[in-house]
Amino acid sequence: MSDYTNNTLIAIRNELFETIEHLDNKGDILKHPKFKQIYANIKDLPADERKIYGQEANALKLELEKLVEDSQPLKDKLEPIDVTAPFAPNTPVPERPNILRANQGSIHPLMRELDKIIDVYSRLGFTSIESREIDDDYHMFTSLNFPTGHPARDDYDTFMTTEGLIAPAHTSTMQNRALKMFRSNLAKGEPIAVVIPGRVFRNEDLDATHEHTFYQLEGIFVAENINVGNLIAVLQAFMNEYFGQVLKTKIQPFYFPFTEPSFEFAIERPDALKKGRAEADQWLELLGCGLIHPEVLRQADIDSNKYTGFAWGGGIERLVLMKNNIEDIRHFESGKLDFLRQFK
Ligand code: FA5
Repeated sequence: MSDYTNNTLIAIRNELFETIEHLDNKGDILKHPKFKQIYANIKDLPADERKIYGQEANALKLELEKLVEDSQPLKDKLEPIDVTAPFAPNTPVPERPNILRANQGSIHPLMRELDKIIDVYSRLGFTSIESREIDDDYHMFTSLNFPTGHPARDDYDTFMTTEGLIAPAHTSTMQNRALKMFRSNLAKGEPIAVVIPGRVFRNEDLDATHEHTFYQLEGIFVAENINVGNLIAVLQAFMNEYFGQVLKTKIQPFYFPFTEPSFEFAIERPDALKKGRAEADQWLELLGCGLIHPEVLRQADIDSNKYTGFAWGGGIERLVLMKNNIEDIRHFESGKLDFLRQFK
């Protein structure tokens, strides 16, 4: 390179270095008047100097670019983040892989039916709370008017831990808790209306309608001037709605220490489940019920002179058996996939 060329480049280079800190980005280097001058000079150079001049000019450009880059604050060097939606908001969301609908499982038919049962009662005005799977002597017996040593205790033969805790034999163990939980409704002129599903355990001889572990649904209604007619009306309304048809029902006297009077409520088996059964066996007991005994209300500090109520407790499995023409309760816990898949 001739001295002229070399000196020109060095002069421009020095000048550029002094002004470089005022440049905001690399692109400005090419727009700088001095740099434009460097490129403009090329055409005036002798042919043999152009190549080396061009290389020097490019090396200078890279050097200057690096300087500009290094003088930028860190935030300017970071890649910008795209905060816009990664897809057009109105395009359909792509379908997820089909793992959840694979043939691997489903909601158990009992739980599926329980949802429907709770839904019907909720439309009839009942709140629902959960039962529990371990309880004590007070809630299993004393709060329900079973005096100590009373023979009626033997009807509920269940399991007890060495600490005296009891696997509940019926969901009635929740009556005292539910009455206390909602008794403030009464002072406001509102009824206590609650249903309580739960799992119960009995020392039982198994057959087509008896399991050792099964589900019950307890129902409680308390207000002023309640009578047996109100009880039957609620049960009948539930049955018609749940079965989607008017079924033949039968109510007959029974004995429970915690209701007075007490009844058993049965429905006529559907035709498919009647076959080969004697006349007396055409009915299936679905639940026990009655007007709540005054002692049960007193145990929950509710004025039994002012308020009356009814309660019932029924087997969930038996309802589902009748609705779906299932001939044996033991299918539910059998784990037989052929049986369970029918309810998908
Ligand atoms: C009771 O358990 C009372 N607690 C019901 C009750 C509640 C009466 C509130 C009054 C007021 P029972 O033992 O009859 O009653 O059982 C009630 C229902 O549970 C039966 O009608 C039946 O549907 C179901 N059930 C009883 N034993 C079994 C069993 N081993 N397997 C399946 N379902 C059963």
